[in-house]
Amino acid sequence: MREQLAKIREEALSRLSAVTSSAELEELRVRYLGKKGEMTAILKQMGGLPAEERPKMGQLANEVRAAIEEKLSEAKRDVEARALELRLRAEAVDVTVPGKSVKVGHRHPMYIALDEMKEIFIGMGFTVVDGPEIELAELNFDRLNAEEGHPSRDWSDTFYFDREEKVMLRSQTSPMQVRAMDTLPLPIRMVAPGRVYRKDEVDATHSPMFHQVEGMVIDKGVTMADLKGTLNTVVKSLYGEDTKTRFRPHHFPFTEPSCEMDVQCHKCGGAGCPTCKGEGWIELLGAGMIHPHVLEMAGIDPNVWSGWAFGFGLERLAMRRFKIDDLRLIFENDVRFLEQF
Ligand code: 2U9
Repeated sequence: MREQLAKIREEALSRLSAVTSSAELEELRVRYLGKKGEMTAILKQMGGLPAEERPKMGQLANEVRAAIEEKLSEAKRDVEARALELRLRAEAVDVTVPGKSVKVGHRHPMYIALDEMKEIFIGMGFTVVDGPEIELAELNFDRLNAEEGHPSRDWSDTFYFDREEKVMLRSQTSPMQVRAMDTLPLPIRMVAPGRVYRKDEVDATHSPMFHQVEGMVIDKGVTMADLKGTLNTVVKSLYGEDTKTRFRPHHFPFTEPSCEMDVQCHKCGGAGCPTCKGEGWIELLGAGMIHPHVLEMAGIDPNVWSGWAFGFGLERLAMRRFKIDDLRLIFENDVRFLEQF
């Protein structure tokens, strides 16, 4: 039995020294120390020994068991340390690899122009409002003095959703002023920027979708002088204090009287050049005093209240501001183009 124990000890210790995985380790533990293992088998034979031999053999068997147990935990530590080492090596991060640069975008040039415009109007006490692009023809046309038969209502100019021509993609942001008159308390100072739709072929100056900024003031005693004063203030904050403007008579169904506002060409100072097409003046926007009938249709008494309104195309403003010569560039969103602003 002494030899058997010595052999078990030698064999177990040498095998445990060569262990590389925890599965192997478990296999050896079961083989030597398990219920059906070699050490248990030895202990079972103890009963057959002479009484004086038993304590010595018992002590020896305990020593062998203790040696195997110690070696087992040592091997377990080694296996775990090796596994950790391998994992750390596999998951190592090379902190010297350069990081990926994050590209920061910026506002589209048209929205730069719009934000500037909003700031100016907000500074003068105007409210910025937003509204539906799918609109009732009643609000887009009827309530703006463009009744049945008006040329702008023609199906060849307007995107209607139905045969009855009652629902459409708005062709102007003016229905927002109608909604404002119907819902906001007087007096009103508001601007309505947004998309509008007309059946135009795409070219360097036309698009079936473009943006307008319209605005309106309704109060007691408002006159054409307020219109001119306010719009001159806006234009001066956009183009500088020395900017000269002029107002020409025009016609819109929703305003009476109506006008267009020109700004003196900043390039030639009015002498005439390619920028202003030899005119000396550049057309900026349309405006006018709100037609008394338009006020009446909204239940506002034109004998008590009066107002003025204006409208301009946002793309045209941005194109002039950033010297962009083709409208299509505004919509194509080519990053090489947009990066320049
Ligand atoms: C209400 C009353 C009056 C809005 C106005 C214009 C003049 C105008 C166009 C110019 C070119 C826009 O980009 S464009 O197509 N607009 O000239 N718009 S006054 O007048 C209103 C609107 C609503 C209730």
